Amino acid sequence: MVFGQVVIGPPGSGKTTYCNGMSQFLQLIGRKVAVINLDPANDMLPYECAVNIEELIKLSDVMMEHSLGPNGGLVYCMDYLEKNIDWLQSKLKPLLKDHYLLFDFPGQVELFFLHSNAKRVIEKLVKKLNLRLTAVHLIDSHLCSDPGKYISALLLSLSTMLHMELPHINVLSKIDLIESYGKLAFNLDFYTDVQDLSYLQHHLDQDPCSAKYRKLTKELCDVIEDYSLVDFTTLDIQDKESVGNLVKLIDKSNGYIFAGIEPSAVEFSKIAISPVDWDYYRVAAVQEKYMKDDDDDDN
Ligand SMILES: Nc1nc2c(ncn2[C@@H]2O[C@H](COP(=O)(O)OP(=O)(O)OP(=O)(O)O)[C@@H](O)[C@H]2O)c(=O)[nH]1
Ligand SMILES: [Mg+2]
Repeated sequence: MVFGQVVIGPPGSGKTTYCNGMSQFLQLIGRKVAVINLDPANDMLPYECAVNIEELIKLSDVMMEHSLGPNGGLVYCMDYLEKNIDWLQSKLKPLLKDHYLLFDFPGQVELFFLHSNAKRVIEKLVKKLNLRLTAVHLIDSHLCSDPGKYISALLLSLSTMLHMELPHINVLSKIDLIESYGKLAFNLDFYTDVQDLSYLQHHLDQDPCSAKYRKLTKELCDVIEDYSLVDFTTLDIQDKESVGNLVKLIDKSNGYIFAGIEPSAVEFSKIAISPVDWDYYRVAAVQEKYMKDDDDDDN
């Protein structure tokens, strides 16, 4: 059985940074990790990827050949990937023996609640390669600073969960920056627990512009509460405790902790007891130095 994560979320929510930080962290606690880049628009990868969609199809070629913009081009690329799923399977096969997989996807959210290609790619991999994957859905925490944007983030999270049909964890990313967007109207727990959205409606009613949408806002909040599926965990990718807590949640959701109790117990004790010697920016700085040295060698 092979475990892994499907990393999705709106543009700029931190997916690529997450794959980089998460892979470094997991390697330090003893897992063999392979990062699979399925975003054809990712031209500057901070991590070393085991499989890169660019070997199959390039966004720039698609845009030129079919006169498409970047969004249409990405839909085309996902469609092409689905039709060439054998290519991806053959690339993944050598990794299945002992690797933990991290899939870095594009940020076009419509790929994950409107179109079905990306979902079908994942479904086929899960079935044919017997994968146990969790969807990690990143939402930039700055959306909490505006009640309207926060409701949109809740709706997006809900529709993505329903569409993807995978074990799913919603994450408020870049939580280290949350205070820089001004004081939140409520405590952070309010935004992570999604327990009583009537407070949010009341808050929106204070604003004359939003008051005229009162009924619509109420209906949307009712839909979210009726499903009672959405909540969030928080993440600062630079903070090892924050990353460690998320790893524990993901491992529970996809069954990793039940697969081999011994290795996972050792890993968890590493997270819990010993200060894992992990520092996102130190790792990033070392990589930057290597890249610079490579460039110097090329010149
Ligand atoms: N402060 C802070 N910055 C972060 C964090 N995670 C990501 N970032 C920054 O957010 C920006 C966007 O990050 P990316 O990882 O490129 O986001 P993405 O979701 O992959 O973006 P697309 O692939 O374009 O959709 C970068 O400048 C990152 O350095 C975080 O936890 N804290
Ligand atoms: Mg990215």
